[in-house]
Amino acid sequence: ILPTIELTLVLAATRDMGIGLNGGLPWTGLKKEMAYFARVTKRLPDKQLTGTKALNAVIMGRKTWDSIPPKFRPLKGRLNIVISRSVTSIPSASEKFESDEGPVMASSLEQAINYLRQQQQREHKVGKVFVIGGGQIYGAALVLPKEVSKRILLTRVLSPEFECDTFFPLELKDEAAGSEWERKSKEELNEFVGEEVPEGVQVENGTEYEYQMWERR
Ligand code: FOL
Repeated sequence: ILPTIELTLVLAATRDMGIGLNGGLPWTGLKKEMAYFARVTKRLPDKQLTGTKALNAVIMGRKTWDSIPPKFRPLKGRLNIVISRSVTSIPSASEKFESDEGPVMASSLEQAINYLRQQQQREHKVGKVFVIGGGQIYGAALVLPKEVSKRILLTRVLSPEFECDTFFPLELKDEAAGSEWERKSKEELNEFVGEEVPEGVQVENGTEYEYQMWERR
């Protein structure tokens, strides 16, 4: 029986869950927030992986890949998996991984997960697995069983209001009765990301935002 791959969705979104505009992010200049994204997606889990050539994985859609500045991609220190419907085969499990960052192409989120499962069965250690967008890929992740799509690391952009043309396809509301998603405590966020995350409203270049973690009940 194969170990389940747990996905963590990572995103920054406005109050209306806006995540993108014109193929990029709706805002510029959130440097500390982007540094948080980079640290959190790179940092390996504590258990077992030390001393091995392990990497976390970042799964993204082709449009998100295109939106990353060429000098930053593949995102360094992470296995990059890019989903595109025009990809017809995935690399066989025997192809070299060598703690290299990819990108590895896959034609669906399911294929990307299958690839990571094959890597785990071999000696290649895969740490945490993050889904980093965009809207279509988040949507595909959110319809997977809750044992797979477990957690959302949300940076909630509070103000100002930014124009957006792409949205995260789920509302996350603090008080929603019977909602299957619940906001976790600061301690639980710190534990998962492996660092002390600043609490409360952060301000960067006049933009206010807050670091949050949500999990499925
Ligand atoms: N999640 C969060 N919290 N913030 C984001 O900005 C974000 N962005 C995406 C997905 N999840 C997110 C998708 N867009 C880079 C650029 C765009 C992007 C994701 C990553 C990027 O260039 N990242 C570099 C950091 C470069 C730098 O230090 O400025 C990396 O190494 O991660």
